[in-house]
Amino acid sequence: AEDGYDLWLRYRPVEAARSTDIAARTTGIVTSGDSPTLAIAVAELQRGVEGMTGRQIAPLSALRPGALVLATPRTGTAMPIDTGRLGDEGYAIRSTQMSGAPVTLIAANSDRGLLYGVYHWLRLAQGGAALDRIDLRSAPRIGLRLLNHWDNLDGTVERGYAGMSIWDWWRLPDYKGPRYADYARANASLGINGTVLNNVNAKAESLTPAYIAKAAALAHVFRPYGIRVYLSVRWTAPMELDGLKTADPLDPQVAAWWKAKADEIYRAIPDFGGFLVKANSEGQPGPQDYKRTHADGANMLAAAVKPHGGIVMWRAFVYQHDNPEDRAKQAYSDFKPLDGQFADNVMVQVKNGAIDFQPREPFHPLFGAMPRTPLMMEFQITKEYLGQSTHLTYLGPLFEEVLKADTFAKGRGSTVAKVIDGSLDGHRLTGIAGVANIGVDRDWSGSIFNQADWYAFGRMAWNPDLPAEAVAREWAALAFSPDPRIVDPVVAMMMGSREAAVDYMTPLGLSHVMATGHHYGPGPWVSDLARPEWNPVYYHKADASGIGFDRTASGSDAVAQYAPQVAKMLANPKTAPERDLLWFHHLPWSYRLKSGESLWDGMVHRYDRGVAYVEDMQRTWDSLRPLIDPERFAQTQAFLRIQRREAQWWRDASIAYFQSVNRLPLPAGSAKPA
Ligand code: GCW
Repeated sequence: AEDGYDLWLRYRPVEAARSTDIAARTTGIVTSGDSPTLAIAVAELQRGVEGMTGRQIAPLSALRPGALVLATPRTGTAMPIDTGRLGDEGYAIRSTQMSGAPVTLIAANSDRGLLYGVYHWLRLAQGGAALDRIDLRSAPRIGLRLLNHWDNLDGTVERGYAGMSIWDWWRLPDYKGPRYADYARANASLGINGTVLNNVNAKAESLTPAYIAKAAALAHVFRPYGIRVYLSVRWTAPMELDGLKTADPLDPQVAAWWKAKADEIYRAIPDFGGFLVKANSEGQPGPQDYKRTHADGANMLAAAVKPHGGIVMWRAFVYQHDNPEDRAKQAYSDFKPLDGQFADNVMVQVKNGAIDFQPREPFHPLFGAMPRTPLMMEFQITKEYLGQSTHLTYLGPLFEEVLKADTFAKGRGSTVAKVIDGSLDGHRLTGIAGVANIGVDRDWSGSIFNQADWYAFGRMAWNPDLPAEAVAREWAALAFSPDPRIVDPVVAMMMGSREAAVDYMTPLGLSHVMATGHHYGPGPWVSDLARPEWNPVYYHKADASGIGFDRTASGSDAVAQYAPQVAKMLANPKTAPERDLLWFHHLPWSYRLKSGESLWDGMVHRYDRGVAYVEDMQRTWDSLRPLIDPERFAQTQAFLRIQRREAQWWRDASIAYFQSVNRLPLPAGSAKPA
């Protein structure tokens, strides 16, 4: 059955001509060496080719025409490929001649590189590409490409919409179910090379010997796939686990506790990646509780893992309930002054925007503002604010928009991608994290289309310049079929889908108008929560005269946190991108948009447009019925129906609320509420 378990690694039978073509390029596999990683690469090729062609391919001891050759310089094979600049993880694939025989050579400097190359070749084979004249090289632009699981030790997943956690803590470490290897395969196929197992809202228990053993068991499964494990830690663990009187990072006993803990972890997991920390944010304890800085805290932990080659990822997602400063400014205010103070194995992990994974946010002002600190990107793959498991809202365009954004930190072209790939400021330690959308659902991600977000994160982490559309095309070809009658309409649906969610949820730069707590559905009217910065009215500031958050000099002046060119452009509503208008400006309802219509009419128009887009997706999907397997067709059809209803809910509720404030009529031609 097509229940989605196989993700993009389906290897379904291909048509006869294609099968012959693949068979001609896979008369056998030539390798040397016998590492577990290499064994996985070979097994994956065998599985893929058998699935697509029905033929079993055997390892060969000598070259033969049509062979697939996997080689590293270390194996001594004379290779017509220079692996010099491929690094540890890169690979090259070439249709070439070796000893007079036409072969396909996959070359790399390590078996991990070969594994990635094998997955690339399988992607080409499944995606319908020509296999007789391949000539490509690929190496990751970002060093650490990690998933962050917000998985709790009790099996629930914070902001998870795909069922319970796939980590079966209860039966670990003794029982390692088959799903772990499937998880590792899927990630390795994208080049994801690390995973933080537990929620950033961490429990101290994750550092007890019992849990370290469980993490070690997972690390053992993941290791040959090139995936390291990391743990989120709770700042007060030394107090909670061992009764220390303080968690002050400058207290020698505290530092000694963490050092001993790190030593203990590395004894169990020699290639342990390091720690992820959420401190002094949303009620989590942290160094500021002891009047120390984030740098004091990060550096103390960094010293503990440093002898083992570990790193610390310190999150910049901080805001305090007793801080009257605009929430969008607080992370920059806290962290910018610390630039240059972090140890060399610390990275600061920054969300893509300054508030919280909204359908659209301008890029976070910290990107480009901390040149002496390696900044890691944190994207959210799980769609907390974008329709959770049911709405079809492909995140590729969101990732692309942020990565391409120009910080102007060192003049034009200082994109966010260049900040995080280290090229702008010359950092060698580089990283990107995605908050996973994975759970025990049969399809892993809560819907077939949500798998595309996991896929896109992995592909764009490897190469942050990959266009979201190209990634969508790849995914659609793998998930369904390379048939253009499927790929073209599916990609068209996907590419506009996130903008449609922006339209029906938060048009023109609105943000954080979701219902309280679960963040599902509209709640722009909410104004009575104890913490002011949790109330939607804090963000939209709508009243009879206008709407929007003034972040210019006359308001919170958050614009001043950006480079001067950017700040100047954002400070003027005429030059700020219209898509971010109400993020930066409070404007009268009658303000003229570029289209000539009033702000209010333009808002209503966008709500309507978002709903209409979902209707278009429904029509497109319905037309694909003859081409898609019944199970996945039905799921998507049902989910689109939910999305249509809820887009209308968003539109109607938002318009009704804002009308209660501004008393304005609907523009002519706007749809009537359902
Ligand atoms: O997005 C918000 C979520 C919280 C989350 C927090 C964070 C893990 O609503 O559930 O907590 O951000 O990123 O720390």
